[in-house]
Amino acid sequence: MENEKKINWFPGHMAKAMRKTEEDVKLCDGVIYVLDARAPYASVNQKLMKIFGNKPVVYALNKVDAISLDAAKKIVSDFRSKGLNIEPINGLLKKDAEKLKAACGRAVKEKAERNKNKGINKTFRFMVAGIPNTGKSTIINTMSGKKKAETGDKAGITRSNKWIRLGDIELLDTPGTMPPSMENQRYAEHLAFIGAINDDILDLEGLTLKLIAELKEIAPAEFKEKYKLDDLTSEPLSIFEAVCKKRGYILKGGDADYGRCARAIIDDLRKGRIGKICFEVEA
Ligand SMILES: Nc1nc2c(ncn2[C@@H]2O[C@H](COP(=O)(O)OP(=O)(O)OP(=O)(O)O)[C@@H](O)[C@H]2O)c(=O)[nH]1
Ligand SMILES: [Mg+2]
Repeated sequence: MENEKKINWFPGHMAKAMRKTEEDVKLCDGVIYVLDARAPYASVNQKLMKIFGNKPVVYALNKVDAISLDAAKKIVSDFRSKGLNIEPINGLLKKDAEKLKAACGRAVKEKAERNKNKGINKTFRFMVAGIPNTGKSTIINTMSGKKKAETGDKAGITRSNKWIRLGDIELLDTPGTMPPSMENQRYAEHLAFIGAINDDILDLEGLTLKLIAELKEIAPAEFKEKYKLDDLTSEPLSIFEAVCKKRGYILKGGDADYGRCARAIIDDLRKGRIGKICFEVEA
């Protein structure tokens, strides 16, 4: 487990994608901004928000199936109390994708009416943006009923902007982008937990210690139950060692295999096997 290193992920392809976003947003009538419900506040990339200017933004609180109903209600009411337009959705469900599409229609309603009065029949264009791995391409596929965009369970699947026509609306799939610098390291950790940051740049053992410390606080019952732990009073490192032993992640000499165990715990979290975990019910 290395010394603390700041989590920052802004490779060249992301800088390029952001420049392309800046150009292409001019062609769009609005933005669907996809948040991961497990870390909705960390999902807001302020750099992207600036780029959107005053285009209407519809927030999709995606992967809502991965958090509790209570947490979802709290987040939605917080966003709405700030005057923001948000729809909680499971991006894999057609009915939820339709709900999001209807919200987009409402966001450009006045413009549509003006067009109608002028006799213009225009297709509305929405950019689908967000940080990596939040489900942007999945939502587009669900809306279209076809696999038009590539998807995958790791960050950085979509590599370039792609227009997808869905009848009366056109969507622009974009590569996920991180803020150029992560000032808030607590948020950066949350994004690392949920798989929005490329694992190759992360110290997964150090990250697992942080995750254990966090789960002790926010989901002690689920965490204890999942790994059959007797109690959670000890330090994260002792708990980590206990999980290694329970799971049989032991090296030849008898030491705990923290590396393998870290991957297993993080995988359990991401696949929802620890429970419905939301790292940010509040900002
Ligand atoms: N549980 C759950 N999983 C989802 C949901 N939406 C998407 N996923 C999964 O999340 C993963 C990422 O989906 P993508 O659509 O590739 O995400 P993306 O935002 O396009 O990712 P990048 O192109 O890498 O930025 C995939 O494994 C999806 O199956 C959802 O609402 N709930
Ligand atoms: Mg994608």
